[in-house]
Amino acid sequence: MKIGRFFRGAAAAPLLLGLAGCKMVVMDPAGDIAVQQRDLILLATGLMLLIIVPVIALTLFFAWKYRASNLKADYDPEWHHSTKIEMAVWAAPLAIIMILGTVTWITSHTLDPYRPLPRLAPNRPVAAGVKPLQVEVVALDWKWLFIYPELGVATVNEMAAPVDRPIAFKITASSVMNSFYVPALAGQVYAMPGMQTQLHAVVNKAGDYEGFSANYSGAGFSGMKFRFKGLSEADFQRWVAAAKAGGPQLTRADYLKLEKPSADEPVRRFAGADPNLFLDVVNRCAAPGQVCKDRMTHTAQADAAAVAQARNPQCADPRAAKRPAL
Ligand SMILES: [Cu+2]
Repeated sequence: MKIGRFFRGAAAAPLLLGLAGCKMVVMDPAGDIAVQQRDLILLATGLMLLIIVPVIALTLFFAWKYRASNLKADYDPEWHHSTKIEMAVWAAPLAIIMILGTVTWITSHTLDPYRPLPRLAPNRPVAAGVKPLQVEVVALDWKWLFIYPELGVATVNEMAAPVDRPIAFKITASSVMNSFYVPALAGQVYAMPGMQTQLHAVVNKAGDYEGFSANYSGAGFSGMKFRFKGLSEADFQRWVAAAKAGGPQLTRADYLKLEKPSADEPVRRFAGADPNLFLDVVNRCAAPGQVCKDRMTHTAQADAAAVAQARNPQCADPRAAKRPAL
């Protein structure tokens, strides 16, 4: 019986060895936000182990010390209280919860994905006047679209950013919920249709990192991956130039084709995108004839106005002049 168990354990060992090949990217991040998140994981795990390790050790120790065959151990069935033990079992968790609570409160604010970055790394504040790189992210079925509105670049399943420049992501989805996740850069942020989420992050080390959806979204999900390239400023300029040379502008018609479900898409590059595209995807009106969500309000009166506006898109809306006719 014992030998059988030993062999079962031995059979499981190669499975653990297989894990040794995994790159623990969350523990070895390349950006300041992900580094702080890693430190938070380590701190929380360490604080937890302060309880877990002594409890497991003492459980084994007591089972061994007070075993039936040990006649030298005290036998005291009337024992019921020890102020010392009470102090220890209440004070230790209380101290841990106070430390964890304080750290959680502080990092909930400092690591808020919606908060513009105050620093690039410890002791390296963002210089005054540095504007974050704007990137609009659309999770499609089943690929990622990245639009750089200031640079006139759009890409599919690949994005790049210069090292040590804050990045401001605006994130949405075309049909179902996904989650934008570059583990080397920062924690995941949901990509939801009809909504816009945000992420502020920075990459500190040049490299080629993995990005994917961290929220299952259907048949093509496993191929919904992209490369995130951290590049030097010069390499980034070259990447931008190459992307611009890579193809024509992403028009509304191109987007509607791209939006259709497809799996394992190759990298594609465009010389920019329709400037209203992201806003219209968020407002669920990228396709002709759809009424933009932000033009509707919750009152019946405004609904009526929205219908009127859909019939005549040029009327009343101050943005109508900027918007291409639906
Ligand atoms: Cu949840």
